[in-house]
Amino acid sequence: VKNLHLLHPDQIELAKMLVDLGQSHLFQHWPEPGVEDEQKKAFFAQVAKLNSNYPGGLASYVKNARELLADSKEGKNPYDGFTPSVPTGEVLSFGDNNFIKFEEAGVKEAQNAAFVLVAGGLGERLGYNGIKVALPAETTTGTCFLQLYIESILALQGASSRLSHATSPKVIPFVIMTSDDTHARTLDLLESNSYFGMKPTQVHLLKQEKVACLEDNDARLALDPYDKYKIQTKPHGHGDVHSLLYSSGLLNVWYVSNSYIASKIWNLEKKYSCFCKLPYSSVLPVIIMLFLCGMGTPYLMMFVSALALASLYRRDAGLRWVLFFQDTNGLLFKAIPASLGVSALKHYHVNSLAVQRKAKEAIGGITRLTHSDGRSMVINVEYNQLDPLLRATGHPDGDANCETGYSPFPGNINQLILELGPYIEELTKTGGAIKEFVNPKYKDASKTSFKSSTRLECMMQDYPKTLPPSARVGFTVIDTWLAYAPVKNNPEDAAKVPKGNPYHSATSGEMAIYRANSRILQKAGVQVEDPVKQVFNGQEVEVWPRITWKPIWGLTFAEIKSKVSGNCSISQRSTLALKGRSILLQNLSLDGALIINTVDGAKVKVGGSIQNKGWIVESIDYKDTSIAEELRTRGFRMKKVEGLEETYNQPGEFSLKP
Ligand code: UGB
Repeated sequence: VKNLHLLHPDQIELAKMLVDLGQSHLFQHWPEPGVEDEQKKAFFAQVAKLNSNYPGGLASYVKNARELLADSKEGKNPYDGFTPSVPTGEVLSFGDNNFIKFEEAGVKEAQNAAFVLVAGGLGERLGYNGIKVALPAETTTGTCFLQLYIESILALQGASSRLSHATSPKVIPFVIMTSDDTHARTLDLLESNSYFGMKPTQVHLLKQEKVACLEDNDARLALDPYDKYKIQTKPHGHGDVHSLLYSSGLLNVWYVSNSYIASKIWNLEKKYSCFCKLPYSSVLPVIIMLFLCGMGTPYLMMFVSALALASLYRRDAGLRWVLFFQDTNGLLFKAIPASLGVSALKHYHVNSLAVQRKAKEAIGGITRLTHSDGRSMVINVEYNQLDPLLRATGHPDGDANCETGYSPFPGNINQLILELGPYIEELTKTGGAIKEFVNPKYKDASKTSFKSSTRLECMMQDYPKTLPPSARVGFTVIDTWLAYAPVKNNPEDAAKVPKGNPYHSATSGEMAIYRANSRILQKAGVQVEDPVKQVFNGQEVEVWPRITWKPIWGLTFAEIKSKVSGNCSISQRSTLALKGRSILLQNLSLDGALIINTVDGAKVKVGGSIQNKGWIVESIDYKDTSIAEELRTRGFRMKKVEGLEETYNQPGEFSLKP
């Protein structure tokens, strides 16, 4: 009270609110006015920020926290009354006709999509000092995750507009959610690399704020142990992305003002999808043909023409999809065209990407939950909750592998595709608030005090929890080798992963890229020699030829296949990096290192036998601090003994033959 005169009227209101919320311990220790007054004002500036950043303010935060902490103390299961079962979804197999069909549909739709990367996490498990998106996805070319993502989006943008013959290609917006831990370094990475070729106006950074920590079951806010004028804060989780997107106003900009008409047309197209599969240019001949066949009643003609015109109109309308993805999965974009195609052709409002999952693997399981009151939803159940839920509902073995050697519950890789219209509709109701949870670490079984402060958290994949039963929530299972190789674990923890379970380390993440590229080329008809097994940083991995390509070289299987012909072969000790759009492999026999750089407009045919000493994957000690951290975390580096590198920086047709 003695210090009140230091505060603005709105800060006095905040002080009163804190007292009403039982939070007076936050300033009980304050000294007389005149001592540390600036710190006192700064304290209220922080309170104001915490209050405005949470939907409903600190009052709601404390209320929600008290409820969730009481439930946690009681041991209440959030899934009480729900019975889990294995849901059904689209299961894709790389390279078959179905997969190719979905990929084609996905590329067409990509120009109607926006991409959102959640990159606010520090990656404590990885223990890397920098931001994770700056880590090289692979060290053959040194391309970092952020560059890979941006180049993939740009390649999709180009392919999609070429397919639709658009005169003015649409620009795919790219949003990055950052936090205080990652914002400055993400911006710096973008600026110092000219946004990796993307227009700066195409990229939007949204910074998430941390939330107040809680020191006890009564949701008393915790003071920072190092600063008594500061409330301790911790990350709120990737679920913040929904409220941030909503409050940014970007969603409505993407959806454009003519959204009502556009969405009506979209619904019509869905209903009469057989007509709308026709290329626009063929609509006129179809009308003439129908007329000549005697079916051309004026009504039918009017109907088909209206659909065609409507489709043309909608092509220029706003966006239709928002794709969310995480920070360190170098394989991700190999799965995006097909899964976006599934969303479009199956009309999913929510589509979660999934892979086969080993029981107890640290990724959530996609589960159908059916409540005794009849409610039902398809949702991610986090790995630490799936096992107890199964045990409590008549599955004594809990989360166990079935006869396939995998858990019957597909593994959530946290890539979500949401249809924009229904998404905006939902966020208008919820403001983007996502169901939260709390995970206190109790000192003992009495559950009365915590080992360290806790906070409320939320996850982006919990978005469907508030959706009405009519929402179309589906999932797409993609081959793990093609779609999922995150970099999350440090070398020590990865080396302790039980045999047969994925390491999810920088070592396995990079090797997975070579494996995926090798297997894709094998499927395209190239003879790629089998891998050898090697141990790096205590992890046994398959070492395939180090094959990489820029996303612009090949985004879909059909595109990659069209660039490979004749009898091509690549030996295990080879390195191949294709950095350009039009590089055609024809009767190439590679045993060594080959790097090709081209500008757009240069078409290069590569063939014949190329042999050299190549690049060697050299083992390194991760404890050797004289080596860069980016390399140490993977336990190997590329020793460039000998290789052929060719650069074509003029448009034209070229042939590379030794
Ligand atoms: N992230 C943020 O942007 N802000 C935050 O506050 C926190 C994180 P983790 P975890 O890989 O497939 C998720 O820590 O615990 C970003 C899913 O919940 O890597 O491994 C962060 O930068 C789980 O269901 O998540 O679990 C990163 O990009 C499973 O799908 C992303 O959020 C698993 O990932 C994920 O953060 C997975």
